[in-house]
Order: sequence, then structure tokens, then C-alpha cells
Amino acid sequence: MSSRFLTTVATVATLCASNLALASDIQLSNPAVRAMPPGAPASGAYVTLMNHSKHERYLIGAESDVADAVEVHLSEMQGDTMKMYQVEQVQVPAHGQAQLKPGSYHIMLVGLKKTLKAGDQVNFTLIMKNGERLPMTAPVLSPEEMAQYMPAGMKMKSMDHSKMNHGEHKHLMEDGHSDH
Ligand SMILES: [Cu+2]
Repeated sequence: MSSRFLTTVATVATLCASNLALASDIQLSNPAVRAMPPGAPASGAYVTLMNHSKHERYLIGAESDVADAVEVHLSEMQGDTMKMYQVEQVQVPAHGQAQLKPGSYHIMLVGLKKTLKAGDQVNFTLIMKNGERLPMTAPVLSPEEMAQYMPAGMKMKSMDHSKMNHGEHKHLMEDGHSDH
């Protein structure tokens, strides 16, 4: 009897392990990379991370073949100037989201190895603090498309659409970045 119990426990444990391997709690949407003219040294990439788990998660880095270095940055206004600096992590709240978007958190491609033309695709690997690695393919957007991206990225599809017309500052507070 006790050995049958052990078999059952082992089976359940195996099922749980395989579920973990198959599905990520983190869902990526709205990936984008900013097109840059030939010779440009750097560009930015954007994506929304939706966390479907009940635990906070953290984006701590990214990799891509198209640049010498890929860093996680935050842009923010300091007085009259937009400043940008590298951050160690971006928090993705439990059952919440983090939006990497122009004027906020972004993935910085430093030392571009090739020209990023509108219509190209760039492959990334996003690295989470818990060791998970998330593949991401992002389209390169023209300046005109990038100008459209900002509102699109702030739509928050599953949330209250009546908030769509509010200004960016409101959204910055809503998406949990105001404490940074
Ligand atoms: Cu940057």
C-alpha cells in the first residue's frame, strides 16, 4: 500500500515538472525595435511582459546578435532633460505587467552590428531573474510606425478601455513604475 502511494506521488511530481517546462508564466506582446539610419551606434527595443503567475518576476537582461551589448535601460525626465541609464532589473508584478516603451524602460542595443531597417526582424532572448530565458522576435519599425507604437503599447488590451485616452503620466503610475 505504501509503495502504491509513493508511485502516485512520483507520477504527480513528474506531471508538475513537465508542465513547468512547457509553459511560461510570462507572456510577451507588442515587441518592436526602432529602425535606425546606417551607421547609428544604438537603438531601442520594446515589449510588454504580462505575468500570469502569483509571484513577482524580474527581467534582468537580454541577448541579441545584432549588437555588441544589450542592456536594460530606463529613460526618465530629470528637470528638462530626458536621461537614460542602465538598470539591474525591471519588476513584472504578480498578475500584472511591465511595459518597455519609449520614454520608459527599454532594451538598449549598444554597438549595432548591422543597419536596422524597417521590416527587418530581430531575434532576442529575454533573461529573467529566475533563470528563465524567453525567445522574442521583434519587427523593426520605421519612425512613423514607432510614433504609432507608443499609444498601441499603452492600450492595455485586457483592461479598461475608457482609460485609453489618458496621458502618459497616468499610465506610468498605473503600470507600477512610479516607485522608481
Ligand atoms: Cu537606453
